[in-house]
Amino acid sequence: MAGSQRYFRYILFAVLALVVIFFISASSGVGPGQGYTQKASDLLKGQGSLYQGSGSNSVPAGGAPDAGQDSKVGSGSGSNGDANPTLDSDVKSAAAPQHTDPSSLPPSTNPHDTTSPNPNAPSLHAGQTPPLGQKAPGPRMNATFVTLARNSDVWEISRSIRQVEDRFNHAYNYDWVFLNDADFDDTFIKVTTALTSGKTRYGKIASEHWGFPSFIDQEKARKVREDMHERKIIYGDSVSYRHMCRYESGFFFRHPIMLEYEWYWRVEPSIELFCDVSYDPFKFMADNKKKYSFVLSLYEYVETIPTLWDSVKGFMKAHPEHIVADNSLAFLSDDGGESYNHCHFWSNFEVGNLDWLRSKAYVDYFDHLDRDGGFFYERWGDAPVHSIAAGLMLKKEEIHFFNDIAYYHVPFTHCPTGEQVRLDNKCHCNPKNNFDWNGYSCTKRFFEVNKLPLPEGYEKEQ
Ligand SMILES: Nc1nc2c(ncn2[C@@H]2O[C@H](COP(=O)(O)OP(=O)(O)O)[C@@H](O)[C@H]2O)c(=O)[nH]1
Ligand SMILES: *[C@@H]1O[C@H](CO)[C@@H](O)[C@H](O)[C@H]1NC(C)=O
Ligand SMILES: [Mg+2]
Repeated sequence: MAGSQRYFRYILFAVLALVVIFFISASSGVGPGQGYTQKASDLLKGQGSLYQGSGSNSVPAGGAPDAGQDSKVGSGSGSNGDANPTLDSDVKSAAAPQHTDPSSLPPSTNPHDTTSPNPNAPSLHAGQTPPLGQKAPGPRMNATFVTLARNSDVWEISRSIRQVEDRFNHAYNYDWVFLNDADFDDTFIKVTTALTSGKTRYGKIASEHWGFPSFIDQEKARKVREDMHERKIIYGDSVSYRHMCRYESGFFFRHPIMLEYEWYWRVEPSIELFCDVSYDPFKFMADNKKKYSFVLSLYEYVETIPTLWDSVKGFMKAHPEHIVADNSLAFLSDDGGESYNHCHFWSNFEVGNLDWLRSKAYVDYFDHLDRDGGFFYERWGDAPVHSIAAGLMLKKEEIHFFNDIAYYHVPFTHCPTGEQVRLDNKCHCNPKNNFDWNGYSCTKRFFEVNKLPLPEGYEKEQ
């Protein structure tokens, strides 16, 4: 009896010791220089719950999911596009599901007559999202959602689609374009078609848009990846991540399917939308002459873009005609353009104008950057590339900050500032998680550069 009790105590001690070791290693893993601490986002990941959204996939201390994903991406499909020389041939269209004709639905009751415990708020305005199953009145824009994804992303993109549909698109039924460097499989097509209320379209990326350009020195690029791997730079050793960043920087808007649209809304796997979007953001952009928009901004991890600004300066010199007078240079630089302050709009969310991206100005800009090789000799991200373009080649007032679109992509949350906005739009984000007024965000700078008054309630929510 006593023997087995002692035995039990040993086991208990062993388990406790393991737990203690686990916690020590988990917390030291995010110390500077030890883990994935290379960009502001990674620094903040280590700070645990403060910057977690409500997502079930919130990053635990140490950023383990990224590390795992990184190695998966790294060993991935970098140059497999060459296997299929047919360009974008494999464009599939799935039939749009049948929709109930709104006129066949029972007449909607006046919200003010209802005894429902959840009547529409007194501040109800005309743009309130119609109930599920009913379509928003008015015109539709020439617009689509666009998602770059792998087949393995199917369940994570499904979560994103479900939220975008529930919060907005069920009432608007915009198309959804899916792009991939490989063929989409039946599961991906079936599941995403079932979840979307608009037409879904599936495009394969041309091999010359997803691979090394001929002028890239493969050996030099390989050494860079080895070096970045040693330095534990996130995605530093990944070939496919670089192809992805280059594709999002220079090609997605030129895909044959995308040529059919004027506006896009980019959606990534595993994002969340916390509020109803009770009006059409595409129409808002068009009506207000906006070309590019964002919900989150932050400082880029310097190690991934050491010479990006040099390349940008080269472009400005070669193409002064593309630099717009009333631009947002002050958002990007603190010294009149001498150096980059690393501020960028986080491009995993974007609502933007495709014709602008297809303009000579933007394409000249992309070609110039591409020639300098930093997509492969460094690890330039599409976020700073898009942001710098918007900052220099759009007028200040053509860039829009959507305070009312509440958004999460690991590890940051944009929860709208201002209680009334959150109540009106039925938001379920915790305002404490809002990143906008955090020191690592560049959003306050955006307001300053544009001489915009800070949103109401800002002081209380810092
Ligand atoms: N088809 C394809 N899509 C990719 C690949 N790598 C990343 N993506 C997509 O590109 C976007 C950005 O990738 P993600 O892993 O979310 O990068 P992060 O947000 O920077 O951590 C997502 O929409 C991914 O689904 C790839 O190798 N092939
Ligand atoms: C939508 O926009 C594209 C790109 O600007 C254009 O080619 C196309 O004709 C437009 N379609 C409609 C229906 O207006
Ligand atoms: Mg992502």
